[in-house]
Amino acid sequence: MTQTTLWRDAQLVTLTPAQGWGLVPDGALLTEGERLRWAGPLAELPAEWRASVAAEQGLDGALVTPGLIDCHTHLVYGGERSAEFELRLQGASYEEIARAGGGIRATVAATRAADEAQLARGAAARARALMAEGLTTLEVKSGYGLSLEQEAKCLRVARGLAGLGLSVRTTYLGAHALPPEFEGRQDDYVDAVCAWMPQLHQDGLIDAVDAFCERIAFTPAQTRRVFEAARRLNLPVKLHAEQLSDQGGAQLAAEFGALSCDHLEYLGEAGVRAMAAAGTVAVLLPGAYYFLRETQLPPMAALREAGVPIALATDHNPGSSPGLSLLLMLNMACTLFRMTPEEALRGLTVNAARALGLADRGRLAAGMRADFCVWDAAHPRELAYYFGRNPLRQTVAGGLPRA
Ligand code: DI6
Ligand code: FE
Repeated sequence: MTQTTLWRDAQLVTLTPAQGWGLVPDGALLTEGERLRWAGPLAELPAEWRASVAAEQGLDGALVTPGLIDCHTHLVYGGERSAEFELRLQGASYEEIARAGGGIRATVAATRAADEAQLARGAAARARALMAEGLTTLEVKSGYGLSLEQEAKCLRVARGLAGLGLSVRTTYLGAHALPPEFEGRQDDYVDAVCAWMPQLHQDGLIDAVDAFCERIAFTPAQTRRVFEAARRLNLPVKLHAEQLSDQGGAQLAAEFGALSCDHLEYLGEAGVRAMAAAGTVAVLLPGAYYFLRETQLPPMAALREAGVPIALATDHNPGSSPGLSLLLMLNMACTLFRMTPEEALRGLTVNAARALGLADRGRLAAGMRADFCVWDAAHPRELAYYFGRNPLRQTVAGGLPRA
């Protein structure tokens, strides 16, 4: 029989209503194995379930939220790009550096040079930093290998992070940049990206497919070919869309029923409407907005008005967002994008789950995964209010308390 544990004396932030925090004072959670069997006011816990409890944990009135989900990262890579940061501070733009062969391609060279153990050490250290602030589900993209073997290497490393006690989802981003051996042959490279996909899928290495649709990366027509290859394998798609310019990527992604479009600073009205109609999540990335000193804001009012679900993520990568703090993303989403603290927390929980196609997490309700965080806070808005302070007391992932 699976062990049941009663977590009581908690203030639950269930996020189960469509709006509002879904606060439950004097709340309790009943976990059974890796699932939540029940969540609600302790006084309403059915008596027969109370009798089945094998262990009890008191939480002293602490705040309990769903476990945090980082739905967009590039966590596996070699090297770092602090010298490029200095160049940008002296006036060079992200695009100029990319066009001059730096940027993503510099990281590709460092990633190819690293072996799997080295990549795994770097990625695990970064994942642990995210876990220190309550991460329970992590998405990791490839896109710094750019050959079949190198992409497979990075995806294996990403999947291996599950050993840290995390749920991991991996996304194939072969169409991230053009590798040097394909210089001048962009369409041939897109063919190769599509040709590698069945093998990676067969090896169980990918949950979704992404592309970077941008002036400095791939055109909408090339992106479409990548999405068609994904569709043939029944793999869901996502897109780095309208980060530096409006390419109409969001409409294209919506046409393929994309799980999410990410970045979106330059998203226009037509893109918003297409995403709303397709149920595509808008993943906003305040870390990249901040670090690239972007000034074009994502169209918050239009997204809200159209009812597009909004998620947040770190976009952790060495070029445009080297940060490793989910709590800082909550704060930045509020200060930079004028999101409410509640929208921001939904962005790292229920809407982030949706951006990954996961319906079994992101809220505290019966049947969900038993992924939750215990915080030293009196109200959930405090999570977005402080920055540089970590009030996390404990994380439970898949029913298991983390040491
Ligand atoms: N957009 C980004 O911001 C990251 N990738 C992408 O498509 C940046 C990746 C990098 O600079 O290494
Ligand atoms: Fe990204």
